[in-house]
Amino acid sequence: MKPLLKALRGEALPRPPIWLMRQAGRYLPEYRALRTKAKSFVDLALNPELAVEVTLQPIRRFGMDGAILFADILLVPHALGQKLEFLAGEGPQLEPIRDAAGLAKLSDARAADILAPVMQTVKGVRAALPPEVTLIGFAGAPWTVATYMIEGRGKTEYENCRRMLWSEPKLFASIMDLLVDSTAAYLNAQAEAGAEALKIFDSWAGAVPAPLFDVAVIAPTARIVKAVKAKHPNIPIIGLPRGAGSHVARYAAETGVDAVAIDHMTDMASVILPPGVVPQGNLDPMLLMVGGAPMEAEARRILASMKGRPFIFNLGHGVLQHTPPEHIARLVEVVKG
Ligand code: 1CP
Repeated sequence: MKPLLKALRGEALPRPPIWLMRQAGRYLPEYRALRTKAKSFVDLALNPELAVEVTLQPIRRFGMDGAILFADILLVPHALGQKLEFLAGEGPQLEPIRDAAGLAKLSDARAADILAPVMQTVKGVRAALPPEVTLIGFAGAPWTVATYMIEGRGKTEYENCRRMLWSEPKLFASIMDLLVDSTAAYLNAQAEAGAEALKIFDSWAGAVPAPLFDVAVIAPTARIVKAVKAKHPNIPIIGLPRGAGSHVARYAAETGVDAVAIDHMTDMASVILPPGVVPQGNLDPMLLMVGGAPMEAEARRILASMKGRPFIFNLGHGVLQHTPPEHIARLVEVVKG
């Protein structure tokens, strides 16, 4: 069995498998060169030939144990009919949904067709990957995707989302229902196309008010995990409840995920996960910018603190845009020993 899949099944390996969140993308010169071939970011993500190539770029260069499908969490709102654009330097822009009339414009009727190219990418990557490398499919968690749908952009204080959570729970629940169903279908389609593990990114879980963490994060994630496991009982699922702090153990126990990505604000060795749930993490992505002795010392500290336990080496969040690729090469060397 592939090393990353062994670790996801709870096996402690002589050295942990390694892959990095956002390991494909703008910090790589070969990505920037390929990016100019597509009209827009959405066109790139929905072009199987180019998306296969982008997925493979970091594997070829660095030899990670996992390849993450090249796509984006915002393809789901795009497939539901919400207008989406990526503006250079500004990130995603969507036509915000703030009321029932806005939500009524969305529909999952065409979602599978619009997302079909992603399944071609999954098949293409599986056919091209070295035999020991695991293909990870992914989607955004409903809360994190909803923050973009409701605010209309990233990098916000989530004011419209939090207002809706408290003041219009029924409208919020309808958005969650649509996202739970469409995300579960999207992940099931990826598993059918050949994804060997799945990840659910709740990057902005830390913005949820504590009393609503169940409603916004745990319950919708648990529903997706259940719907995926009903069709694909053996596919491992990794959850990233980024910034969830004191909720991490309950997230691990109640969502049904097989592994939990731990952010770099958390002391990974002291997080208590239920038996069988595997931790993944948690180097500060800034250390990949810094490189050298501070990066190596921290990577070695993490390795030592997790020694003998099932564990997957990763960052606490995604690779930063201006990361020097040679620092990643060195990190992979240090972890592989
Ligand atoms: O200009 C460009 O070329 C676009 C940059 C880019 C890339 C390379 C975006 C726009 N998305 C991606 C790919 C991507 N996004 C991947 C596959 C590549 C890989 O991981 O190696 C994945 C898994 C994602 C997931 C994603 N998109 C997340 C969750 C992970 C995380 O980093 O927290 C989130 C929050 C997004 C939204 C998004 N898409 C793109 C940007 C710039 C953003 C973030 C905007 C913000 O800061 O709010």
